[in-house]
Amino acid sequence: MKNYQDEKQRDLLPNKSDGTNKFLTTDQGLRINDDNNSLKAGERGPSLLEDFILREKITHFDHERIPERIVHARGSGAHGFFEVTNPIPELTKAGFLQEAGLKTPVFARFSTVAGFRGSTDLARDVRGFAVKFYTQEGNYDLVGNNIPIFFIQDASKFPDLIHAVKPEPHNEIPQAASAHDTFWDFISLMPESMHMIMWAMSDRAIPRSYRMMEGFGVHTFRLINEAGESSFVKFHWKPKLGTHAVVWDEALKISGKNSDFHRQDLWEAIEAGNFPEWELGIQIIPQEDEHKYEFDLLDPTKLVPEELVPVTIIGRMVLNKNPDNFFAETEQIAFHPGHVVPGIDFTNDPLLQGRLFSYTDTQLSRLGSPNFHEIPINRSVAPVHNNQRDGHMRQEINTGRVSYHPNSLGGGCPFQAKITEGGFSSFNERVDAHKVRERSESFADHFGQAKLFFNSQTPTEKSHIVRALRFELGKVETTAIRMRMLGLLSQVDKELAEKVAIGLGATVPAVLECPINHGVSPENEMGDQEPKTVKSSVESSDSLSMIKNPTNTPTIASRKVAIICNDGVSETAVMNMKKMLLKEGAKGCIIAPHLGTVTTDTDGAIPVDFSFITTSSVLFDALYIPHGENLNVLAENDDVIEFLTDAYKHCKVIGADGEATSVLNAMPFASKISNDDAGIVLSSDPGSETFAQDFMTAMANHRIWEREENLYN
Ligand code: HDD
Repeated sequence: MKNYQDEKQRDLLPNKSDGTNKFLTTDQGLRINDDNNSLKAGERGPSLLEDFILREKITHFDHERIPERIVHARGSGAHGFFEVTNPIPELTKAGFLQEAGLKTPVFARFSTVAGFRGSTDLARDVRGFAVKFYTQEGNYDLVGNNIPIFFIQDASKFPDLIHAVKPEPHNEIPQAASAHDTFWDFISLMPESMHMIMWAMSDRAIPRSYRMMEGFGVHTFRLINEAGESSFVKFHWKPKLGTHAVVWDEALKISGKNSDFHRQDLWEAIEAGNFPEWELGIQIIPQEDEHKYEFDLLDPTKLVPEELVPVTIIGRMVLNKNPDNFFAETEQIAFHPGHVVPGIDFTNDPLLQGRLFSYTDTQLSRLGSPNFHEIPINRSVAPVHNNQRDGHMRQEINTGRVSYHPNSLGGGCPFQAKITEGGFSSFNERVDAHKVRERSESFADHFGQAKLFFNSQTPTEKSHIVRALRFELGKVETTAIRMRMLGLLSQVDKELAEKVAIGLGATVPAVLECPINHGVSPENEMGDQEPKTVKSSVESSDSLSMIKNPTNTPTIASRKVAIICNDGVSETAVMNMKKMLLKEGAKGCIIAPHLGTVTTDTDGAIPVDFSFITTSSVLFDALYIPHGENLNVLAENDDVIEFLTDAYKHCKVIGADGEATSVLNAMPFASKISNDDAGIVLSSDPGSETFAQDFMTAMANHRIWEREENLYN
């Protein structure tokens, strides 16, 4: 099979333009002589309608915006490749999964769900994780999220869910936030969302970076092999850098300091050559095991615990090229779970079935034409021949007189492909049933896996969930909604509900008050399908926790350290730390009271990256104060106090050597620092490599979560 070496293939596509050394022209190619003045009757006179150049320019400008995505409007993407490491021909005939080393170009787009296109990256929200594989058999889209399950079981509730979470319609407030009445009103009446709520209230919803998120295909899909045999499959992306989050207070502050935080992080990592990488894993469930588990594989509110079905790694994805143009690529890319290739097929998951309708429909409204597949970023590298014709903005010039099948005038072309020639044919599933609007009894467990998720969390993670719920429900104004939520939470975990209740100044209701039950038809209202709890056969799963997550191996690669300096700083200390960080793939940035340079103790000058006013502790992973002169000035500087206090509060590693420890001792939190705090790295041997090494070792574990016991207890 031919190897499509990443982006080169796609660079051959037409429509790339770069204006360097070219004349300015109109859209018709006419060279423009004056782009600064409109055509007027006299230099102080009225503008003339005749000015076709002005009219063309302004008309184009007036139409520059297209409707943003109704969900996942805010996002960021990159090009790269997918490489097979462990081919699976026994499971699927998909060409791009057949040979070790085979590379397929991809474009990945990460997103938040609820916010508008200009909203903050750090909202508490699910993250979209969508990958388009440009395979030789056509485009394959894996359109997933960073959470392996979903809020609802049936696509018919999706518009309701999104209406509830979006800004409230009367005043369009709040932006990119679930902490408001309509969202929790809906959730409090939808017990099936409780598993997802546990994830959304966990730190999964505030990732440190797109590069540090897992991704999931969510639904159970099918793999089909050459013999036409089907296996059920769940897709997993496992990040090379581990799965990490920020803390909520930090997220709120980042939103103010740099609302492009994730976007910029992805862009800068790729520009710096720190190419983000994920392994693609699959969980395979043989066809005959369809009914083996205590949950239904078709229910998108359930995951398959890795303890029951381990994840097998089959390949890796590397993102190695930023888009040339955000609008042309990231904004215009059109994903669709229905873009599949032979060897990959759907199940009857009712959420997936609804999605199969929605995505083409949304592209029609967003991109404005059924020809959206002709936009360069959406074009298949496999040749496209069919009898679809015309429509807005058609690019293809179809030659000949035949646009129908069957035909004889065109020699019968284009002709259908036999299955052996790569023709797609759907899995031959037998369906023999009554037409009903009902939900399967096997979907009725709404709490079993919510409990599994909660029980799998470390005490730190549990306390983050409690605090998130106190925040979210604390913003809800309607008491009855809060009370219904406390009732539902008590079904997941009594202690969780009680802790949240303390924050709300309420008590957990004794009776579950949740009148809506979607499993029944109207004739049978409040019938036999009460939401129930099926005990999970797995009690706790490390892969569900971010802190215990098996994807995490200690590393500081691509992390950022703030080096707080003032004139008189030790040059050796700064340069040593910067050098050591660089060796491990991390970056030290000089932060000082002013831009320009700081003079060093040896009369050298070190360029300053940021002044206190242009940055903030929340934009860094760790903080270092080198020794030097003028430390007392730093200790009294309000900006430094804020920098250090935030770093301490957000459980970051703080290093100080020599007399620089005096700055730490002057901080308001100094009395709280525990002797066992592994994140306070001090040295009496200023600027030594051992000190830098100790600092980096502490940093490699992301955060010092134990510190929170000091902070919040
Ligand atoms: Fe969706 C976009 C993921 C349920 C309807 N969805 C969209 C994107 C992602 C997902 C990652 C952004 C793609 C991009 O970057 O352009 N959606 C999911 C997942 C779901 C899910 C993982 C549940 C498992 N979605 C879902 C349902 C429906 C939709 C049930 C409708 C019935 N989703 C859409 C959409 C979007 C979309 C309205 C908006 C923009 C777009 O499609 O291209 O059609």
